Amino acid sequence: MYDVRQMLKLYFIAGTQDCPNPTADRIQNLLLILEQALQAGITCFQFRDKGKNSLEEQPESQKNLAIQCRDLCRRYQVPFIVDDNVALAIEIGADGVHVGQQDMSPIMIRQITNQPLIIGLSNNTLEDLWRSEQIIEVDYCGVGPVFPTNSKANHNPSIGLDFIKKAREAGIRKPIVAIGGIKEEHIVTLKENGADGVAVISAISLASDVSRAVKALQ
Ligand code: TZP
Ligand code: MG
Repeated sequence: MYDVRQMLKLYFIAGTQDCPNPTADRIQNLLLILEQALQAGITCFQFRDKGKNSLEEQPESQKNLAIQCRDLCRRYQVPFIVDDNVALAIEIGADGVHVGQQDMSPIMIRQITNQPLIIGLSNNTLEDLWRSEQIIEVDYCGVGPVFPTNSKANHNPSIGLDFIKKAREAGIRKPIVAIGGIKEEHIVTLKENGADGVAVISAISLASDVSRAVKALQ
């Protein structure tokens, strides 16, 4: 349905925890930011609602919000991916699911559902990437964090701008989306180094002008 390399070009990730707002509530703020980002041309959205200030402890509200995000993405024909929560992704008919090395394995995900989910897997080392390269169930590799970031608690060591170049030189062929602390000025280098696209949270969710931020990142 969706072309994976194409959808990785400008991949927006967010949950309520990423969308503080002194006046509107976080849920409405996330929906507003998402709609502005969709209008401005993001190529993928990942619902990643977790940790402090998220709806993690209110699964019904979280599911309702995920459904609203899914519907917004559908309206703009942009793939809707769910982070971690494979059961939620299946239940609400997401286009894909993104998992970490410690989450349900891509092989297991394919075993438990017939839905044609796009499966993304996070990678932090060349060893991770070599393993991902051999797993046919993995449709794309998240690679990062490129830089340290406040958007993810307890993240892995940062890998720097040149890591993806080394991975490509070493023979990694799968679609790659770079993630972690990425700003407008890093994008050309990351793409030259072999990334198919970039995934960002704060560069969009905390932008004073979402539309302008998305256009600059393009
Ligand atoms: N995984 C690795 S870094 C990261 C995730 C989810 C957070 C990226 O957020 P930001 O604000 O774009 O640095
Ligand atoms: Mg995870």
